[in-house]
Amino acid sequence: MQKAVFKPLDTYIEYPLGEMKERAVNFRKQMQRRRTVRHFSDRPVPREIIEECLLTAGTAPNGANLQPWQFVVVSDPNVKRTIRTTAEEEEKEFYHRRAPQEWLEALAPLGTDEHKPFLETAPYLIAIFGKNHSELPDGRNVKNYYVNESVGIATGMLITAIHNVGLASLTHTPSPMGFLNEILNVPPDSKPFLLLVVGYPAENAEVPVIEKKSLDEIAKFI
Ligand code: IYR
Repeated sequence: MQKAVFKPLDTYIEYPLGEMKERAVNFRKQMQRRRTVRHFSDRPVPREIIEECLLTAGTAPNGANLQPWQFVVVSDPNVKRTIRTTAEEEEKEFYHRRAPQEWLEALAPLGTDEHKPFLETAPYLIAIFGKNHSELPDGRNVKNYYVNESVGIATGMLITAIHNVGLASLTHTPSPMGFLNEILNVPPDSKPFLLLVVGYPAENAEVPVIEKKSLDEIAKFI
């Protein structure tokens, strides 16, 4: 059994209360400008930027620090085309057969349909997988814990990092997503979590007019 080793918390920075308030407001305003975008430009994005954002995602808190995520970054046009074709087949089934009326009604304000041209236009598709097991450095195969929670937190941090550098993203969840394992050659122990579409927004990009809930609606202090 590996023993815990401790060191001083030397990365922590405390801000004076005034600065704390200013930072809270500024960051909230910056994040309120984030919109999920469905119209992407094909303008290239340097790979280095994506690498930095992935490293940010990799700092996420997670179960037993087993870091149960795997990101597959797709820029190859042939692979993007295959993903688009397959995702559109699944989505056609979803929109025309599988989706219950209630779900279609919930989606109506977003104006989505089975057509996913952005899967080919955007420079990057990041397929995010949750790994049920980890291979340790000593070769042992161990179970991962809180995989969905961990991967969800890392994905949120990735979306935040991408917004922070001035790029747009779209959380795309074709259902079912199992085809991503086959196309991307990822073993079945890893479950697809979502497909993040990343790039510059198209010049004429539009977003649906929707509202976020107020603080009172999402939180209570007791
Ligand atoms: N996966 C479909 C439907 C969809 C579902 C939810 I929940 C959304 O927030 C948006 C879309 C699609 O991508 O079109």
